[in-house]
Amino acid sequence: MNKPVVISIVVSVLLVGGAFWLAARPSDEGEGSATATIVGGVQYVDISAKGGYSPRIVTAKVGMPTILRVKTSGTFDCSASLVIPKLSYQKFLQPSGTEEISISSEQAQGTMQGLCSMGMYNFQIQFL
Ligand SMILES: [Cu+2]
Repeated sequence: MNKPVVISIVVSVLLVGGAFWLAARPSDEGEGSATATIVGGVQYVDISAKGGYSPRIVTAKVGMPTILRVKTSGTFDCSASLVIPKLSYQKFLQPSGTEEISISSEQAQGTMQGLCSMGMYNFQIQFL
């Protein structure tokens, strides 16, 4: 094999590998999915906010009073600027701490999305 052929093989391997890496990335972010924790008739959904939200998808019980706990820990990126459209909630969270957001049993329906104010990062609570 001559040199240009070797180079073009190396370049195409890198491109294909890079494409797979990019395609695989979203599932590598955060912990993926989780389930709400139920304690004494209330369910808790824990999300950590730092450079995005983790886990990205939390499944919870439909129609159950829910407390969403969003934990920040040295969060200075825009994931601290939290918006939950269905709750008309918008707040700039403390860089470190836990924000508790109540979701009533009536609001605990369908899919609830949380976003950073610019919409770059998001998470979902799926009430099933
Ligand atoms: Cu953002």
